[in-house]
Amino acid sequence: SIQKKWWKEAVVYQIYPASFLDSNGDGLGDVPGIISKIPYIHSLGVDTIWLSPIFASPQKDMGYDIADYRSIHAPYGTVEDVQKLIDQLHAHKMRLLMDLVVNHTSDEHEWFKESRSSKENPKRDWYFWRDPKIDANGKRKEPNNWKSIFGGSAWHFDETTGQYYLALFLPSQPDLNWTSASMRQATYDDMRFWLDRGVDGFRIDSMNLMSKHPDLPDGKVINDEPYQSGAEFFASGPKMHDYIREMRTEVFDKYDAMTVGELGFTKDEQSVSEYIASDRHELNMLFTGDIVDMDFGAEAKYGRDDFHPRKIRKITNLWQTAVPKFNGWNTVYLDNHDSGRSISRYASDAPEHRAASAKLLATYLLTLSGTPFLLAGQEIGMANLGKDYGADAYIDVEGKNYYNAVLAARGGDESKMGDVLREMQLKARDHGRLPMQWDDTSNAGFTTADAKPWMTINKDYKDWNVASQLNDPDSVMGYWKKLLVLRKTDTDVFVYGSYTALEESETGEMVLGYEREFEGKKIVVWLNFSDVEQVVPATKYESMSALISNQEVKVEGAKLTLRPYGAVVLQDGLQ
Ligand code: TEU
Repeated sequence: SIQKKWWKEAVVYQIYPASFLDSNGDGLGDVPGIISKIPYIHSLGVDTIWLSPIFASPQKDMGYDIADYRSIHAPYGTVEDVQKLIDQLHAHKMRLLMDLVVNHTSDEHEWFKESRSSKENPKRDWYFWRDPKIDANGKRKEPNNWKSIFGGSAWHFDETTGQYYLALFLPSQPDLNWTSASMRQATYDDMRFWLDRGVDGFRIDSMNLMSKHPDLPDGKVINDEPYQSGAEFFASGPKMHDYIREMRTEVFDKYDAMTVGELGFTKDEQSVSEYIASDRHELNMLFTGDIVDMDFGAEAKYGRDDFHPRKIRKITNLWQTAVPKFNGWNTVYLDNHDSGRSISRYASDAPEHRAASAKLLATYLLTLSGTPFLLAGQEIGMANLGKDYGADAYIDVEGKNYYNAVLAARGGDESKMGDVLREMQLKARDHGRLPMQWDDTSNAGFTTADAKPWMTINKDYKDWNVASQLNDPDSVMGYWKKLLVLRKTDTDVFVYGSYTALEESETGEMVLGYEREFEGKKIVVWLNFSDVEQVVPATKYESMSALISNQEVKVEGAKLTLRPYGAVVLQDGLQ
């Protein structure tokens, strides 16, 4: 039987601090803005906030490049503001997760400044420094062929000491060397700094990149490009689990802290189980990237691969079935700040389907086993920027780097960039970072009317905003609230119930269906991931009644008709 834990019953609301609410008219969201909205967030029925990084940072990667983990990026506020946030959340019986970015730091972090200053510096080995290789022409060359996740080589030459340092993301995000015990201890001190102030846990960024193969070997060559992924040598390396166990005993266990690890590049069941199987005592749960990558190309994010409901069926069935087998726990999520909004990619943001789609995805998130994470704005059906926005609407470094690389390869001809723009319109990280749409006043109530928001505000805000849905039980927000009440009321079946997939032969290829059950209480869920009506057999469920749905529910002749993007939940034994 499953052990009950607070973090299994939690529902987490991710806030991207720059984009939530600007309290002082500088066009950038801030901590006081978040504090002022605690009653709103609480009223939704979620109980935990995950805050993307708010620490001192030159903001080359929107705060995922931290210069000092113990102070706050001044435009966001102060440590005192964060203390107030923590205290007020706790007063509402809510919790706070912070982003722990310790695979790398900013190059402006004191540690890196010291490390780069000389080969003899005690912090030299806190980062990866290697001598150049020499190519056939006697020219300096990178120590290996690894490609940065944001493009180009992952190695950068530093004149001061004539060596290269490793940076898997931006050149200004040097990778920390976790083999250094003193570096690890300093990092644990930083974690305790926040846990001592009452933070309830961490989302651990790029977690499985912390252990690399000790020899840093060349990545497998799969094309004629100068740099190759190399992920097989920098993801889930040999010491990964030692580091996690050390973090647990040194830090997390002392605070009952919740941990959710971001796991890139590692997707197979066996490796995943090693992080979250309960008998290993490592992490509480993970983000495996597969659910946000369903329309990524095989080799590149912006390659084309259409979403098909079969993909969500496969991934959902895989983890819903695998995780209980090793007695673990996991997250359920569809959105974060690193991609386009799921409504625009996996369902539909067309006006006639948008509300139904938002409710369909909410039903998915809140009826599965695992801790649900939603991204602020999801509760009102916020969507991607539309097709009429040009390349200049996108300002995030990942998408821009990609766009500019392709543009250069195409001779700088903007008229040849249609295909790339189309992919960016679906997947660019900017969409997950759009300013929150609070009301229909200018700047969507995100900042003052005369301020210049730090990034594009989606012009659909006049129709899609918090104010217009707040008191409407039939709105997307109203639906989220109802579902959240159900999940909190019938925790046993919603959170701890078993999962049984309905086969594709029972539902058709466009519909995802499953049952959840706990000691005679049962729900059955059908989700139509298509824009046409679907009919599913319901003979087995004739005695059950509707619990929640985004459409009218009628079981006729033992058949159930699902509207386009229809979601139906039937119940038995829930009162
Ligand atoms: O992302 C880790 C990661 O692997 C990214 O490459 C992600 O897959 C990509 O952004 C998808 O487009 C984390 C953070 O979530 C991201 O915002 C940071 O930029 C990155 O780490 C570096 O800290």
